[in-house]
Amino acid sequence: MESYSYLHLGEPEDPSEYVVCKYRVTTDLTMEKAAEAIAAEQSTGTWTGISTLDRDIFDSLGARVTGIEGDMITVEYPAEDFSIEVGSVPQILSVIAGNLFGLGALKGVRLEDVSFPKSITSQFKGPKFGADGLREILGRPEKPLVGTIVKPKIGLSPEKTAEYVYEAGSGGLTNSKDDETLVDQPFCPIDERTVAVAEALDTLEEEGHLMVHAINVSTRGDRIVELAEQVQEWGAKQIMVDVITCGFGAVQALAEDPSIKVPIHVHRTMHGAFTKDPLHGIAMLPITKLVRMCGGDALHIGTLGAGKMSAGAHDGGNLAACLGDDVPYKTVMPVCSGGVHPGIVSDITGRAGMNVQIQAGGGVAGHPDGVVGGAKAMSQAVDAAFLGIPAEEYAKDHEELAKALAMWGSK
Ligand code: RUB
Repeated sequence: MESYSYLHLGEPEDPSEYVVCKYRVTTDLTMEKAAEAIAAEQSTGTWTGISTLDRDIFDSLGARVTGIEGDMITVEYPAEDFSIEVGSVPQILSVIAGNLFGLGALKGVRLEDVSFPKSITSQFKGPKFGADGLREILGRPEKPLVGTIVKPKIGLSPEKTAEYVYEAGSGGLTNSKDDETLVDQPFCPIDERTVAVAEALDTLEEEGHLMVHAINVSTRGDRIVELAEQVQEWGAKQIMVDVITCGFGAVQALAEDPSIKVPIHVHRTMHGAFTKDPLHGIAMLPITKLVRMCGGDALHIGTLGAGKMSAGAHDGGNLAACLGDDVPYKTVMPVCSGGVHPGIVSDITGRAGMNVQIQAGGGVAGHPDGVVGGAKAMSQAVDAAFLGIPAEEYAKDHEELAKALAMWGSK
């Protein structure tokens, strides 16, 4: 039986014809053997030679290992290995992030990055609104968007949720949203919540303040577009979807359905199951790239180390993947969230810049002056960061910010 080598070390990468993946590998094998095992399993091979593989199939569809540097390998998959069906993330993921994770010969393998040739990016439409579209809706061209997550995560009635949103807007916040575990529970039915929140937002608008609230429509795949259509009819101006639990196809279905006319806020709950281990799993970067391809308008990228959730060494790349101009799509609004309070706002803008949405749940609802006070303190912290004034300085004549800094400190 003819044997085939997947090693093409030294040959140049070809991002115009191949999907190029970077994997971090931990193994007792040589890196060459480990890399070949991945390339074979994910394209034309398996654990043994097979009589049904011929030279034509191998030459046109076999993956190529083009780089090994330390524990990082580069594997290129020919564009022909992927569906010609319009933009299929499930099939893409089964190639670049499928069986390889279970290979017994590898102690760990982590997909760190991926880039796609034009034949694949052209199958996707990207965001309908994106970062600029969100800014336009809110009439806020330059300052960071500043928002809240209604807290507690679960428990408030529709009326109490609307009251929270109204108070947050009165304090100057531009965004609010449902938390990831709230969808349609008996204590807060989604129809009643959407209507009550829409009324609160209308009142704010009449008072001269523009604000949007993302209603969480995360549900089973065959119902999500219908639920999004319903919440739009009930008055939602933004929807939220949990991309990992619902799937990339859910984001894509919402973004590409012509009946959905509002921006999509993408939460990433559960991502830590595969992003947290530095030696195994999938980094946030490929997830961010796929969310942008599928049409998310805003995406959680973490606080780059400032807040309550763990941050990876490469999280800065997620920001670039949201905002970069190397793909043919609108930009995605990066959302910095998780343990945010006014005292770390300037730390966040220092790491992420001004084209971000900064949002705080506990950092608003935990303020000693309640939600209005918390919202004012967050707005003041963002104003200070935007103006380049240290928060402590700005707090001298901004009472709510002073109280927040006294309570939570500052970085
Ligand atoms: C925010 C919160 C969000 C996290 C998710 O609440 O819990 O769900 O932002 O994490 P709080 P990430 O402001 O009280 O911490 O944004 O990293 O995906």
